[in-house]
Amino acid sequence: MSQHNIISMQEEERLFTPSTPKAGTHIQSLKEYERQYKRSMEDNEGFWAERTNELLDWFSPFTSVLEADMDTPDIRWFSGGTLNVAHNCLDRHLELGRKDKKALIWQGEPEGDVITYTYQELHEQVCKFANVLKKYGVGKGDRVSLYMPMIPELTIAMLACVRIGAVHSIVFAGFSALSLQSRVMDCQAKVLVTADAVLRSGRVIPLKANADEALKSCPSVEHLIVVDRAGIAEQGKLEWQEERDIWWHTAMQQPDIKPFCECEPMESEDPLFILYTSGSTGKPKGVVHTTGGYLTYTAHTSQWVFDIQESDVYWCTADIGWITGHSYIVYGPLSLGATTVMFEGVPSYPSPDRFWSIVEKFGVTVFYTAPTVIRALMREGQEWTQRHDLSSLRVLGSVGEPINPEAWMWYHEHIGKGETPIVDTWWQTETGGIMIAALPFATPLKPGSATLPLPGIDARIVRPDGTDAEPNEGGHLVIRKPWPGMLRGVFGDPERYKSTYFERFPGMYESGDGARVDSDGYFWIMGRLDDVINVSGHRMGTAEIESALVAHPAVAEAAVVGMPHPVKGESIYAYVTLKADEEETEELRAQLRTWVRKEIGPIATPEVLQFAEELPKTRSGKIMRRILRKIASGSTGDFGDTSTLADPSVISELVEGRSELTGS
Ligand code: 6R9
Repeated sequence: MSQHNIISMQEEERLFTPSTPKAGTHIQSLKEYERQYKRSMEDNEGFWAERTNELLDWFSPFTSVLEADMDTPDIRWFSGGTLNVAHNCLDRHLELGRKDKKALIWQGEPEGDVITYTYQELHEQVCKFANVLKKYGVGKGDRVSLYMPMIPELTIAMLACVRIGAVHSIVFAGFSALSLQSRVMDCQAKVLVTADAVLRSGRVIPLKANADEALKSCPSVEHLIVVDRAGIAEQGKLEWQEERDIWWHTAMQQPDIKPFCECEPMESEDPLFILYTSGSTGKPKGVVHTTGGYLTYTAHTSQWVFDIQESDVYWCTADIGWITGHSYIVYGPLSLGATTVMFEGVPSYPSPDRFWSIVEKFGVTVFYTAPTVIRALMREGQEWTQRHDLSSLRVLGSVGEPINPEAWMWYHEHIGKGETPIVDTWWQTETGGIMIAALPFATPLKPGSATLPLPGIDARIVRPDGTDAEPNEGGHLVIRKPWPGMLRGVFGDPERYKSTYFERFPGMYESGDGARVDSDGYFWIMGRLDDVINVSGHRMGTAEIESALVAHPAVAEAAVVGMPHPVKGESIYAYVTLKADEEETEELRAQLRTWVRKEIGPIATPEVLQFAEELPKTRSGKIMRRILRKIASGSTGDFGDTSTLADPSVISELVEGRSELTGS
């Protein structure tokens, strides 16, 4: 890859031209990208029909490509067609000569814990677990919640659900019992699958105990299936409810559990999974994805953005509890018949070269991670990267938040050795797959820019009134044409689906992100425009944390904002007003932080919790978050227009309080 300096909009910007593609590279040049893009805009339906037919195996062909009304909204892709996701991710590969190919390489947290599944072996496990689910009453359309660590049984359970037409809803294992409970209750799951415990940084953290707690008020759940990950039952550390709880391994060994199970033919628009994500208001939304469109889209983007080839060893470091893991550990790579790596541990344990040692160990060729990881490992210094042979890498990816140019350059130089292309991928839980990203051997790269929309994606920047923004003018990032991977609903709440995404800009999908497009057409994502905080690439709704805080008996009022953080991108800053008879003590501060941890989960713990006599409010009683954000980031002046504040003296008190608290 060679570096040029070009002058664009009076700014000097680095531009990295792509290295020469090899034979077999899917998109070989910028010209080819442009041709595909143009075609996809002019003949959108033709483009997607061709892509899905190239990528997937349909049991019966679809009769219409797209029926869409972006206002209602009512979006249907590939109507009339039937297919099954597990068939596409497993069965058909057995016929295509991939029976003995590695499908899944699992690296546990202990170095010696490695399990490799060939396509044949994974198929067998999935069939068996599908039969277990059936035995316990799960059928087409039923919901199954999965609250599991990063162990192979999670992938197996997902594929088993989709094999029989059940809808999975994965809850990240770092969430609390209460968070799990609200999600299980919302989707009315029939079965919950969990593990005894999670191994993390050398510790054993109980997990089933949380599931037990959650199930105290989830009447829909008939059975709890438990994987024995840590052996804590043998130490007498596990409660067990005979009539409800089932060991995974016992269930799988029963003689009536056969290693084959027919795939349920699913309509293209049948729901595939529900995944909860935070929004700016209220409780998390159950984003619904459907079968034909989602799989088309994850297969398509995996193939073009990561240029997946038959020989690749592909590793996405996300947790499957988030959308990135769904789309780019499981469904995308497996639908293409690739080898996907799944890692149970963390980047820093037992030492900060864990990721690089895994790259070397398995000869990883495509590596997909998050800026927060890069920043954390960058701080550890180069000695850790130099210990390992990283020469197998040929494509690097980034996701979750904007990657700052400094982290980009480090990734490029120390991991990519100045050669390997970096694809910075912008997308969301709701979009199902990658929307804006470079194609690794086609798109010239600018550090910090997600570059160009993928073929098929009509991304625009609009002003608050919906008109197109000029180049370099910041605005709302919207998508104007439907795409197969888009969400099809918010579970149980059609009104929220419409009002959150389709109301403000008629005929368009509103992402909630701000961005600008430069004069070369490159997208620069600026972050959320709503009250969502991005902590280490994970979305946290301020409203959720605030309601957790006010649920504490000592708290009168709370306001939560994001503040810049060198590694996490953003961290959580909470302002708390106590009830009249409560005292502002260090114990209470610690108690409140623990409280939030328990209510939502460790990722929601406020980094800073400041007690405040009063919050800055307008005369009509609205909290002025803009001011709270400025104070949290260390500003001591220039608060803009404060004329609508009921009591402007609140600001100086808060500034003082912050400096006492943080010593800066
Ligand atoms: C895939 C995922 C979505 C939000 C999104 C945006 C931010 C994700 C980004 C990025 C800049 C990137 N985001 N990727 N911002 N550049 N490459 O992360 O989904 O958890 O739903 O978060 O993350 O703000 O709106 P999700």
